Amino acid sequence: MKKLSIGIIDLITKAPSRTMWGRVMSANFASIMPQVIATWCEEQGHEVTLVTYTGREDLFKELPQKVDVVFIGSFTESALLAYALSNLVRARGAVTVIGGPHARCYSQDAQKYFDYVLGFTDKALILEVLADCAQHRPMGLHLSADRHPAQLPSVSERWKFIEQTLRKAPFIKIVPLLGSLGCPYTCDFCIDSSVPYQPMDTDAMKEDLSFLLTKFKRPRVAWHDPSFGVRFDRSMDAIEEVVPPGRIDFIAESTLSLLSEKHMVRLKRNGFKALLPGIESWFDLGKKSRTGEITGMGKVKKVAEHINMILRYVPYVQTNHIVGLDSDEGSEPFELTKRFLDLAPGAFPAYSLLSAFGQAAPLNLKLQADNRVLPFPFHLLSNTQMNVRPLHYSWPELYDRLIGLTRYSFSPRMLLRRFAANGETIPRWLNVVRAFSSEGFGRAKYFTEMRRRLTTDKSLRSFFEQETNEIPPFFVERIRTDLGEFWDWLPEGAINHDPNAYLMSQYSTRSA
Ligand code: B12
Ligand code: SF4
Repeated sequence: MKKLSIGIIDLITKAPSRTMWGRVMSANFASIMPQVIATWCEEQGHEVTLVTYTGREDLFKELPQKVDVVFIGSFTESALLAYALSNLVRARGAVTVIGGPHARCYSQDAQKYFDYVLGFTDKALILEVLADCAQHRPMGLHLSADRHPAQLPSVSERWKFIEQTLRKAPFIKIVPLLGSLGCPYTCDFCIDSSVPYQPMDTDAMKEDLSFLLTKFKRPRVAWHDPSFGVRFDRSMDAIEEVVPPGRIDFIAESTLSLLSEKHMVRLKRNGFKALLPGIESWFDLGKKSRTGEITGMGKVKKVAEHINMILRYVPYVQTNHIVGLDSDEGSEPFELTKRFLDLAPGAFPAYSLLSAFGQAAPLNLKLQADNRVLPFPFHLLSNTQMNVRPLHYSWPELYDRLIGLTRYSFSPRMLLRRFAANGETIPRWLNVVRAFSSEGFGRAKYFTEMRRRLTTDKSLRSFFEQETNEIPPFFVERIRTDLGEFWDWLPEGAINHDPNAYLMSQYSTRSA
């Protein structure tokens, strides 16, 4: 096979950016798959350039001028940048491939701008793409493996790519690992609700951890598993076999149901420093938080007690909450979250507005059938923009309550209580920095601006009320400013998409 020049771009951020937070932390949010694909391609003898885009790099310069294939890993919020880049490198003669969360969620839309759109991706699929390596236009090929790969190249095999990424993180350097893929739980709003749980090989895990101990004095590892610790003893046994107590600091996203006190003792002993459990809702998903049928204030008290127990064992806890679920109504869910913060002041609350990312989750089919999904441009679609018409709130009411909750969460009183409740220096200051960043005050400011516009900006209000699909000029301007020079490469029509494409694809599959 001809030796190819291959570019791989990991879009960690959605536009050029020079924030201090980004400078210090962005590279730590790199994805695993672009490094994996880079390794697979190099193994085949191809020439590979991996660019981890943190917003500071000059993408026009970093990719070789003559490149045969460009793979882009993208979230939905960075999809417009991905589309612009695809357009740019296609103009230079390259074939383009998109993978990652956006490709899984909005494959139909991505096919308009890429030659290949990949779902689940394993080595065989990458080799298939490289063997074909042809233009597929105007509609790209949508290809997917049957499932996630059973194994990935080891950390030592991908070290070259990990190292070049971590060089961009000046102080804190975090290596991403995977102990499992998929999830055994079935939360119907989640991308993993229908992906079978698949633990990775523990020998490979041990090899990776041992290797990292040779590279750093005290490595920091973030588990990218959707829900870490489902096979708890198996994972802990593997860590204990190769990592002397406290030699590696771990961060993991997990569910409350897995974080019993017995498990916390072991997690502490093994160096777990930050946990991100999902609480999601006070009225739903009791199984996940181990609160069963208990809802409302009963659940708040039980979860707060549980979080306080966890905080006795790990210094940093972020609790994940979803705002705008159909089970929520009136002021109660918001007031309950405030009571929760009063009872568990040490936790950092992260709020995600209910977002239906295309075909990510089974719930999205129902939302699309009910005509409740709005065509917000992808650039605005992270978890801070709800693209689902709320069932029990008007938009102004939802924003009013959200602003109240955000202000409460980052009020001087709450910041002081959180500071006092955290025992260690790094967690204390991390919480302060996060409160002052786009996550705390930044969000309160954004939500306040949106609320003001809901009253004063007719085009924006009509869009929210689904009276028109025309993107409000306020949003268009924001995207143009954010994308900067990439705006000129954005293909025509790319800021619009069909919010019901998933539903439509079901009809066409059935009638085919
Ligand atoms: C770990 C994780 C993170 C980590 C690491 C992110 C990263 N860069 O990978 C952190 C905490 C940093 C993070 C942050 C965010 N996240 Co996140 N995250 C996850 C989580 C839990 C697991 C993702 C994962 O690594 N899975 C393991 C990999 C191997 O599987 P996979 O992603 O499905 O990838 C497969 C294919 O897509 C493909 N593939 C993946 N990448 C690539 C790249 C190429 C080039 C190719 C060809 C193929 C390919 O191969 C894989 C194997 O089959 C998912 C939820 C979930 N359960 O999937 C959310 C998820 C991906 N995150 C989500 C979001 C919204 C965010 C944020 C925007 C949230 C926010 N507001 O801040 C930020 C964005 C950060 C960024 N731009 O990097 C959404 C994405 C939805 C979407 N369509 O965009 C998800 C799906 C959760 C959700 N809300 O439903 N996240
Ligand atoms: S929300 Fe968490 S627990 Fe529920 S299916 Fe998704 S990954 Fe699993």
